[in-house]
Amino acid sequence: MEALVVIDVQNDFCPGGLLAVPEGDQVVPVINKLAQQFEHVILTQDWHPAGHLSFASSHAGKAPFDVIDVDYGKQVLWPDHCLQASHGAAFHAALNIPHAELIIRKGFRKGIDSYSAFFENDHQTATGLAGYLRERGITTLFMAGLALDFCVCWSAVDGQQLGFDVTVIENATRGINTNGSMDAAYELMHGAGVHLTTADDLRTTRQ
Ligand code: VGL
Ligand code: ZN
Repeated sequence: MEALVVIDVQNDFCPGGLLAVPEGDQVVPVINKLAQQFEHVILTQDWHPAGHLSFASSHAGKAPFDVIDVDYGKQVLWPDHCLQASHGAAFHAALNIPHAELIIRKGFRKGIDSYSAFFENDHQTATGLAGYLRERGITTLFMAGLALDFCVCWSAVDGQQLGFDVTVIENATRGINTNGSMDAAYELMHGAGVHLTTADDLRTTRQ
């Protein structure tokens, strides 16, 4: 059984948001159409408390996009974004997937960031998504959303490493691209055996 996993299509990752991904809002119509092809759809939502470790504002003398060392490795620092229950953390108003079955929130622990839908950035603290999918008998995942070089990539790589068959729908994503992060993401996904496709190819093969 398969599911579409829609990563972080939230106001703060769209133009005008606090951590805007260039053209981030352009994924919305593509994803709305894609979602109609899937019986099972899961959404993720970046959901940070004030003073989150990943915010540059939490570290004296640091600026957004600086990289620091934390307990679990390197951490890119971001502008404050996706504050719990804020407008910026809400899904884009045009995202239209009424049949979505689950919303996974992540990044809600103050001291640890969480890009992946499966694990927080220590690669150990589970979100529960793998267990949910396994209990439901879902083995094949298609992924879309924001941002390709962070949350989509890390979710895809973790999913593949956990034994799911993961395909990223490239034109249903957009990237941030900081410090070579797009190239690094493609390398990571390639190395993990993540498949890539486009919404059009998917439509053709599923007809
Ligand atoms: C994301 C940076 C920080 C993402 C979330 O959704 O890709 N990126 N928090
Ligand atoms: Zn975040």
